[in-house]
Formats: sequence, C-alpha cells, structure tokens
Amino acid sequence: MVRTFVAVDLPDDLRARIGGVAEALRESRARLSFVDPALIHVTLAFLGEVPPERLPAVAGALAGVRQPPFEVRVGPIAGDGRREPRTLWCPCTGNGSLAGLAAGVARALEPLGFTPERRPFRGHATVARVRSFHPSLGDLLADLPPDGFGAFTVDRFRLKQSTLTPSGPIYDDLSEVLL
Ligand code: 2AM
Repeated sequence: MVRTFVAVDLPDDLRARIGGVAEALRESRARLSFVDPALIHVTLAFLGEVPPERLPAVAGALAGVRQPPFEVRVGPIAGDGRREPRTLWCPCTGNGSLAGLAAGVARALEPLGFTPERRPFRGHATVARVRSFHPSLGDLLADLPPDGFGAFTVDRFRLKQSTLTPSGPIYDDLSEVLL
C-alpha cells in the first residue's frame, strides 16, 4: 500500500523564510515536531493507503482537474484555533480558488471511491505539530512578526507518496498536474 496525498508545494524561498521564523518557537517549553522546511506544502486531499495498482487511475483522474493558475497569500505562523493548538500552521488563502481546487480534486477522486472530507477546507501549510502543549508556546506565537510571508502563484499540484520514517516523512512526487 502507498500512503498518498495531493498537495501544492510552497516555493523554496517561502519555505526557508517560514522555517527561519519558526526557529523562534524552539525556545518554547512545548514539545513540538517541526516539519522539515523543505517539505512545507498545502494539502488538498489526503488519500491514505492506496493499492499501488490504483495509482495510475488516481493520477489520471487528477490530470482532468481544470482551473486557471491563481495567487495564494501565506499568513503568519499561528495556532490552529484550539485553546491548546495541536498544529501550528500558516493559513493560506486564495480568494476561494484554493478551496475551489481542493473541491475539484475531491470531485475528481470521488468516482474512484475516495470519500470527500466532511470538514470544510481550510487552506494551510503545517509548520509544526504540538506533541505536548505548554503556555510558553502561546507567548512565543504572540511575539512572532504579525506580517505574513507574502504570496505565490499556484500553477500546479502534485500527487505525492509519503513514507513515514523515524526521522520524519519522505515525500516522493508520483504525478504533477499543470493548471
Ligand atoms: P496537514 O498538514 O494538514 O496535517 C501528508 O501526510 C499530509 O497529509 C500532511 O501534511 C497532512 O496534512 C495530511 N494528512 C496526514 N494524515 C492525515 C489524515 N489522517 N487526515 C487528513 N489529512 C492527513
């Protein structure tokens, strides 16, 4: 089985800037596991474990998703809205286009038996996961620069394989769809 998801990669310069700002959070007494900045992405759909022989059909369905390229704004690192956040992320907003792309991906995958997420789509790039919370994390988040990381153009998305290892996930691109 192949653990797969569909994502928009952030440009490397943006990833590096986010990773740099996230460094300040290492001072916190919360237990955090940071996403390798080189891997920061926006998940459009999580498919879970897929039999390898089904991957060509998945890639084929995704290739039919049509949408013009669009801009996404990347907000500052923030908690996920819970009082004790479990995820730290940069909210990503594309004037509806990012949610539209996620919906298009979900529509393309539904006939293959992938049930769409019931939760409303919230575009985000995960920066760290909170293994155990400590109030010092809230203080450090509040002290981060309030400005976001700017915008980038989404002109493609990718089907990815995720291999979980003790030192973090390894992602491999399985297919790419140009918008
Ligand atoms: P996240 O950043 O929103 O947590 C690759 O594993 C990506 O798939 C992760 O970045 C994660 O998105 C998403 N993902 C992993 N497990 C998931 C699950 N059980 N349900 C939904 N999304 C998941």
